[in-house]
Order: sequence, then structure tokens, then C-alpha cells
Amino acid sequence: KQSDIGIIGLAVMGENLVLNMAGRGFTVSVYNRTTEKVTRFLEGRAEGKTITGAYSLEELVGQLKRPRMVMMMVKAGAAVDQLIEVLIPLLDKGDILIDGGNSHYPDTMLRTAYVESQGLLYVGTGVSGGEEGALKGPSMMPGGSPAAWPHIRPIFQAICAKVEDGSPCCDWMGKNGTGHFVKMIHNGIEYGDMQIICESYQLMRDLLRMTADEMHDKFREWNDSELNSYLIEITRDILAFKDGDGAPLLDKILDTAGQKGTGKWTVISALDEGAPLTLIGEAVFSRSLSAMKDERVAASKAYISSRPHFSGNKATFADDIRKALYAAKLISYAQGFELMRRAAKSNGWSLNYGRIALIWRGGCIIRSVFLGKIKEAFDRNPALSNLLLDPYFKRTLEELVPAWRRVVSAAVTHGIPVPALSSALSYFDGYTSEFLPANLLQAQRDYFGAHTFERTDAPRGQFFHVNWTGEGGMTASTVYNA
Ligand code: 2AM
Repeated sequence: KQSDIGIIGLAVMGENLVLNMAGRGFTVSVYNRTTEKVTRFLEGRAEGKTITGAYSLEELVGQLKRPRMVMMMVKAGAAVDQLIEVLIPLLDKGDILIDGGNSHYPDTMLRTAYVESQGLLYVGTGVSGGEEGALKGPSMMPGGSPAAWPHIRPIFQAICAKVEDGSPCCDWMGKNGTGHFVKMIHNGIEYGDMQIICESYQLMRDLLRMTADEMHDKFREWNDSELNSYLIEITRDILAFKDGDGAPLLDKILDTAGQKGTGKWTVISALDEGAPLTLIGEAVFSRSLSAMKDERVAASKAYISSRPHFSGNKATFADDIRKALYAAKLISYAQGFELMRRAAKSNGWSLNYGRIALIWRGGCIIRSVFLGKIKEAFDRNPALSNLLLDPYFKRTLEELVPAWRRVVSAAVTHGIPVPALSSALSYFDGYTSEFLPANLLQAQRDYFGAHTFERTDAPRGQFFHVNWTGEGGMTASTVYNA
């Protein structure tokens, strides 16, 4: 009897995905480079399930139904390219190679073209939800060769998370690198969500001097509001978690953040696309700053700060923090979706933004009730250019902005860093400004580099150069828009 799918790579994500598939009634063949892991898996967690082991790639391929589906769950990078090279000669026309790892989307674009040129189909799929998601139902973002979708769909939509109405948190994202691109954006948004939660926590801890238990209560309240989400929920639980001695464990965790690089990729892609992804950018930089622990300790001694004591009403201010958090979240998602829109345009993709919001509603780390609002916004207007122009976003932001300004003002006055909350507010103020000071910027560029400018009293697209000093010539440099 032949298997429905073959999985290569029995690390945590691979193992859990295999168990998830077997639990849904699929037959799965498994292979791992270090073959002892195959035996250990078969004799352990896979025992008694519809899982078959293979001890070579040839054996794995030989165990599969046609068209064969081979899913790689291996380390991103060279391992994927090596496996592709070995697998191509073992597979036949129409067989499907799937990369379920955390690959960078430009790699997936190249690999799709290469594998397609060899007569096979290629899929790069984002899988989000961590270990538990992989086992119980992840959010899945596949993209690549469109002809592969009807074949992988029954398995992927069976094993993925479901929204309350039963909709699967997995859908086809589009051609070549779209799956891994959307997963990358998901991770960037995750960085942003975590950062604004952390800034809210710091405001409560350092400005309002709240205890862990008091903050736990706040996050519990917030989780029952429109902020309801996985990350708020785990923050609530983290604040309640006590170490062996009964003190909050959180207070004993060193404040230096790590990162694996997907947030950085997102920000690099924003810079490449010219998309103002300010909140996620600040989230990435905040992790970098946090990692400079020794320097921060030294600087904190060099600059003894006299941070004024908070004298306002703590209860109302705590509620203002909730509002600032939600407002910044709206901005972060508007920025993230704007980046997707731009990347889709430059790569010739047609992304379905409502569908992406729906896929993120369940299973993944950024799952939240709020994503339903984004889905509704794109249902109302699939061509929506920026989420901030949607009526729900507009109404909600108008309601939140006064509290958001109070929070940022108080943070600045009291010396509490709020890079994400404040830069998002500046973005909002800039986005909603008819006039920005870029007139001066253009004048400066023309002054020193003859870069030319457009005039408010002339048609757009007509460029002027002025001899600012009376010395340089009247030769304008070539117009460019970098
Ligand atoms: P291993 O158990 O033999 O190390 C996560 O590291 C997973 O990727 C593991 O299952 C690991 O196999 C696999 N992996 C890493 N590099 C690989 C490669 N070059 N070829 C095949 N599998 C690889």
C-alpha cells in the first residue's frame, strides 16, 4: 500500500506535521538524513499510526502514490537546494516537491522556476503556529506551481487550523514565492505585535508601578476586548507564572531579545519596496538595542535620569494604554498589508488580502479576533489601497487617537521608550497630513545636487531647477525617483 505523502526531516515541526496528517487519516512515509531518527520515531510517537519509514530517498519515493508529493521539513538554506538536486532525478513529470521550512521567498522564487524547468511542480509553504500548531492545526500559506494546489489541497486543508465557522486557515497564495513571502510578512507582523505589547507592559510596570498580578488582570481584561488574541493571552499567562519561590518568573528573565531574522527580512523588503513599515522596523531595532545589555547597563550609570513620577489617574491611564496598543496595532497591519500590495505589484502577484487575513485568524502566532475586521474591510472593498481608509479603521482610530496621544506624551515626558507606539503615531500623523516638509527637502536636493522639483503652481510631472546661489549653472541632473 502506497502513502499519500512523503515527509523529509524529522525535527520537531516535521514530526508534528506527520502526526497531524496521520491523525487526519492520511498515510505518510517519513525519511530523515540521520536515519536513526526514523527508527526512533517509528518505535516512539509514530507507533501504531499510518506512518511508514524509509531509510533512503529512493525508498521514500518508491513508497508514494502518484503524482508523488514530497514535503521537505529541513533547515532553510543549502539543505533545501541539496535535496532538490537529489530528488529531481528520482521523481517523474508532474510530481510535486514541497518546501515547508522557513525559506526566504526570493530563494523559493528561484527554486520554483528551476524545478518547473525540470518538469516537476514546486510549492513553498509557510507553516505557522509553532510546535503545537504543527501538531493540532497550523496556519498554512502555500504558493508556487498552481497545478500543484488541487493535489495538496485535500491534505493541507484537512490538517490546518479552522476558524469558528469551519473555514480552513490554509489557502493558495499564488505563484512562485508568494507562500513564503506571506509567511515572512506574518512573522514581521508578529514582531510588531510583540513589541507593542512589551511597550504597554513597560508603561504599566515602570510608569504605573503595577505588580505582575495587577498586569495579569489587565491583560485578562484586554483579552476579553477587541484585543483578543493569542499573544495577549500568553502575555496574561506569563504574568501569572510563578517561579519556585513564588515570585513572578518574568522578573528573573534577562532583558536581551534574540531574533532569527524573519523580521529583518520583512524590513529589508519594505526598504526595497519603498514601503513605510515603521512599526515593524522599530520592533526589529528594539530587539537589537535590548541585546546591547552591557552597554545599556554602563550608559544607565553614566546618565542618571531624573524621571518624574507619574501623577495622573492610574486606572484611566491603564485604559489609555489599551487604546494606544490597539491603535498601534491597526497601524502595523495597515503598514504590513501596504507592503504586501507593493511587493505583489513589483513581482506580478495577485494576492487576495481578505483571504490572507482569514488564514491568519487561526492556528498562527498572530491569530486574533481583529483579523476578522481586516477580512471584513477587504470584503467591503477588495481594491482597498490602505486599511486606514476603511470605515471601520477610520471610526476606530478616531476614537483611539486622543488616548494614544496621551500615552505617547506621558511616555516621552517620563523617559519611557515607546519606539513602536510613537513611530506608529507619527506615521498616522504623516499619512493624514496634506502637507509634509518634503518641499524643503526637494529644495535642498535641488540646491546641492540639481535634482529638480515639482511646483504647486505647475502640472505634476513637470520638473524645475533653480540656480539657488547664482553661481552654479542651470544644468539640472537627470530626474530620478530613488
Ligand atoms: P538531521 O536529523 O540528519 O540533522 C532540521 O535540522 C532537520 O533538517 C533535521 O531533520 C535535519 O536532519 C535536516 N537537515 C539539515 N540539513 C540537511 C541536509 N543537508 N539534508 C537533509 N536533511 C537535512
